[in-house]
Amino acid sequence: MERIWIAIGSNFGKPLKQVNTALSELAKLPKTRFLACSSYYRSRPLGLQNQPDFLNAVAVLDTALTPEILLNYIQAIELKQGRVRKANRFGPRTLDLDILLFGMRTIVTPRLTIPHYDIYNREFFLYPLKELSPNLQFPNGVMLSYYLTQVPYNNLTYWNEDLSITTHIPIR
Ligand code: A4P
Ligand code: MG
Repeated sequence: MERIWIAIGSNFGKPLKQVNTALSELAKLPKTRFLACSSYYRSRPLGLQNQPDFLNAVAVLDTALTPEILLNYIQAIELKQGRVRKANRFGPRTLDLDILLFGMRTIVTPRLTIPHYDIYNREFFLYPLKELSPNLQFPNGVMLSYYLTQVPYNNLTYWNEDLSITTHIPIR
């Protein structure tokens, strides 16, 4: 078994429902043990600004699947939940599942880049990771805590369905 971290993002078609459903699907993966999910976060859209905020979270699991087979499964979950791969990569999406880390492996193939190509720069990956694995060290040898000091906070808050309520997260 290897420990893996999967990022979950949604900003379209009832994000809370999308993410809850995705988690129950991840919990059913074969040869895999679901360990935990982070809090749900509300993040400002990266890329196209004229779109809703995202619900972002990270799940941690142990798996005996290979990276490619895991990717097949998570893409099937995305498709089942109505994901349409649009021309604009940074536009709204019902569900995006990205493999952030697969153990301490570094993988570069036509279908997979692991660690996720932008893991070091996105507050909505780093803060949930910190919640799950505060002492995490990346395959490049650098500590998660280092990147947390480098990346702007960018108004990340906890997700709340009621937009009039804002729950701030403790900074770093
Ligand atoms: N692929 C390569 N590496 C991986 C990996 N580690 N995990 C390939 C999963 N897939 C990986 O992905 C395109 C191809 O990437 C896949 O076929 C797979 O073989 P996709 O899910 O079809 O397309 P995408 O989601 O549009 O691309 P990607 O790279 O996930 O998009 P980004 O760059 O992550 O941007 N703003 C906020 N606040 N929160 C967000 O979650 N997400 C995006 C998506 C933009 N802005 C955002 C957020
Ligand atoms: Mg993706």
